[in-house]
Amino acid sequence: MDPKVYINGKLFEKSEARISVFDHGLLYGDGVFEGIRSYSGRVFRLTQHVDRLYESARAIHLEIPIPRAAMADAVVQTLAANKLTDAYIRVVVTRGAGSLGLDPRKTTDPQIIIITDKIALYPPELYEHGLKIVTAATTRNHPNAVNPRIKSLNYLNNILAKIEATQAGCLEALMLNHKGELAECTGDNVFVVQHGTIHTPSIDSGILEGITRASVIDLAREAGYPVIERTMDRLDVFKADECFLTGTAAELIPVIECDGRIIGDGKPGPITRELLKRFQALVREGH
Ligand code: PXG
Repeated sequence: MDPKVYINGKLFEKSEARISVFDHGLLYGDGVFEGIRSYSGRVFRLTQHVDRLYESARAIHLEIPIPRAAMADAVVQTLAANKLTDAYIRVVVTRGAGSLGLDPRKTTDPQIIIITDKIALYPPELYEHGLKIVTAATTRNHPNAVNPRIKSLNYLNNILAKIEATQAGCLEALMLNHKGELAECTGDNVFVVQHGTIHTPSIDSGILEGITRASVIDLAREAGYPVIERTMDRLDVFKADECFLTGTAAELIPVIECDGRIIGDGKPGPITRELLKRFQALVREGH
């Protein structure tokens, strides 16, 4: 069966799904998106993802032409039409087609696109043995430019950092903010564990407020671990007992080396492993 793609209220065969080459999403990266997952047919944290999408849109003066509840329904219906239960869901809202100029007033009709697919996972060995990462020379967006809290279609900054990761033989790269402080990875938030306390860069470090990040903070506190959101730097990673990343695609993945420094004893740590277990239980129980 050819996958079905949702565009503006209708489902199209993948091969028939298209939008205009004049769309400002394509011409300027003018739009917003979300990456969401479903487990056993249940969409994880759908309301939070829809809320973040609408907040990103508001921040760029983009009015999404359907209510939030209709967007949530559209996600569920697209998933059902594709008969997918464990899936990756990409929601994209573009500014729509316009003239060849920046002015968004010259665009019409924002395009709402929902693509569902099988989830591409990191290989299971990485959850067992952990990931090596490097720090990218590319700085995370300055909050006064496109604020990293906005999940906009402008991901070039993170793509450049991702290329640096690939060139170093890694799957993820750590990004620093304009002050040289720890921000996040190209598509994941970062955490460290030291002396039984969990630390993660605060939102004002210039990061996306990850939905997995928020879930893991809640889980960690429920499990009795103190969690501190604060300003951090690379040394906090180098001297950590444990390090891990969180994101919709990765869930929670251990990091065992950063910039050639072995973290802890070079194996995924006990708190990381416990939180991964708790997170996997949470997503499979679907709260
Ligand atoms: N930071 C950035 C910059 C992200 O893009 C996260 C953190 C984690 O946020 P969530 O809400 O997912 O916990 C993201 C999310 C992909 C992909 O296809 C990327 C993300 C999510 C899903 C898929 O690479 N990034």
